[in-house]
Amino acid sequence: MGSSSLLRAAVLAVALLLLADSGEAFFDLFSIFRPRSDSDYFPFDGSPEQAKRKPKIEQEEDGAAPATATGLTKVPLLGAPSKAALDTIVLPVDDSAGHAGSWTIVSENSGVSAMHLAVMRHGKAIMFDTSTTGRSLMRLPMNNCRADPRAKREGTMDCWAHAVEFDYSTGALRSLKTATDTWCSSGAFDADGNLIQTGGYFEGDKAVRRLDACDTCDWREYPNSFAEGRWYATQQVLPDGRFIVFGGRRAFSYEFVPQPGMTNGQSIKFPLLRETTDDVENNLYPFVNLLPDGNLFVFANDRSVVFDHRTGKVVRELPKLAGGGRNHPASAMSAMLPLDLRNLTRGADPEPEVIVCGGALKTAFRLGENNTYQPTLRDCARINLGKIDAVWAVEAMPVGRVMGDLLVLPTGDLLMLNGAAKGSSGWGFARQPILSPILYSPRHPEGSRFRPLAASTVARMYHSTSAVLPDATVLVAGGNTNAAYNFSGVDFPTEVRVERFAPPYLSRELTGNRAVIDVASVPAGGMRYGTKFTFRFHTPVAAVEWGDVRVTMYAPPFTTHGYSMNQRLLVLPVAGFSAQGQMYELTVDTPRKPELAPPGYYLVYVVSKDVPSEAAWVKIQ
Ligand SMILES: [Cu+2]
Repeated sequence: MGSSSLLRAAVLAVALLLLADSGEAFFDLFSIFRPRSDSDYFPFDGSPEQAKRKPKIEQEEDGAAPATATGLTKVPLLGAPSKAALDTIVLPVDDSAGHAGSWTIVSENSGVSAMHLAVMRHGKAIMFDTSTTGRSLMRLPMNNCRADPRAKREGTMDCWAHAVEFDYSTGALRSLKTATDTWCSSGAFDADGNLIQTGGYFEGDKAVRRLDACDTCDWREYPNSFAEGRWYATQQVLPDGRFIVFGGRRAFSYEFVPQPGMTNGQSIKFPLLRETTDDVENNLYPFVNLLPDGNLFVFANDRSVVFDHRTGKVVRELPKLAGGGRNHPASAMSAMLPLDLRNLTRGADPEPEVIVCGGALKTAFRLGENNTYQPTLRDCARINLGKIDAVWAVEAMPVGRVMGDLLVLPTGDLLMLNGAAKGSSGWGFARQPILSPILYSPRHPEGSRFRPLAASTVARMYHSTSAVLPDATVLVAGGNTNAAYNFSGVDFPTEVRVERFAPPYLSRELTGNRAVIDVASVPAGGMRYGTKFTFRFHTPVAAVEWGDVRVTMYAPPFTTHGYSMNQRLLVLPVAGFSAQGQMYELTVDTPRKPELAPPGYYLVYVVSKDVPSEAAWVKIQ
């Protein structure tokens, strides 16, 4: 028996023990992760003596190098990769269309493994995991530790950071303090670009947290906000700036996020969630999209509906997407395709299309518990909700994928990355990490939409994340398929390296096309709905014409568990274009109404000859 199967046997044994004293059999087998021993937590009492003594003991245990002054602990040495770790999927690169993208490592150690990731308008990424995973590689300042409500001894402090602010340009870190457990939680940005973050585990499952966009800000938390626990829920911003939260483990309902300090009296039933719960769920983190008519598209497991949150009624059910499960732990990728506001008849809405790709067979999680890893789903299904008889149009991806991320790039193409070709979500339940991202071009004809790009060298499966950055590169982080930070004796050590992927559009030979927005020309008051918006840009070498230029605006999402909540891209009509040499003035029509683009900060890109500029942060209200 290898050390990894020993570990698995131990985890299973703990699971069975918990099952034995549990009333809710199958759910508890699944949610096996409770405090298992005191050593899951760092029993720090805050005294200076212990502060001096304790780190030494931990380093001896971990074989780690000494902590640095910043609170960052060095990454323990990794052993030689196991056979499973070497079994990766790298697709042949399709470079017929030119450069296939490139990878760089931004940081060898982000301190906290990025289970959740969001890019904020002050130029930093926020990464966090959970207090349940125990010690991270970064300490909180000694005078700012977190009281651990689950410790046996009252007053026990947890001094490990579970959240960081990450400077994606330099790799610099600032620890943030989360008082309640953010495990498998949800989030979205408010109209001012502040992160409103919801749910989690145990003392955090009814919490609403707020992190403002600033270099010194830290979390404010309101632990008793929801009527029901929201663990693995999805949060969606609404046109009026409020948020709706769907589901969560054993929560077959939705709620609106209450004002800070307020508590919801009760939640509102949402039967689709109960109806689509398998023995291993397969419907957590439902896919939710705000449609141009103000309704919500909600997808859970293999079913989907259009829901009017204003009346509380399901107005339409779409055909079932047969063939497997698509939500956690069957974890497919999903996004709404770009909303193209060009060439619409006056007052008309664009037709919203939603895509769901990959996922797992409904049996995958159960089999994963027995070290059997099923091939994942290869199908990529698209539905046009603008059609009365909407049906799923299914294509095959080059490789099946579970736990992938799906990002909408500034050009309107989509990027699939991270994830695995076998198994399902869950700790240790997947094999064959896919190192190749795939570019999906929704406007290309069927049969020519998938293009494998340059592969990473880093396996990122469960609890990995990615985000589009203002400079049109992609930040790729996280990955931890272990119940704690674990760097030895496991097939896939906890991943704390952070990478940046430059898609093909940033290749050197295209830089001459790349527009540079004149930031000073961008109206300081932002955009208003249904008006004109004018600013300037220049190109370094190549001249561009009206027809070469598109303007897109991207709502930065909150990403976790392979799903980017609130992600949306709009293509704006260019209403005016004039050139003075290679300096251009551009006027666009702004979105007509908040149903198209909820109030908030967007990344506005000029895409010239298919190369996106660096974005300007623009507020729409
Ligand atoms: Cu999780």
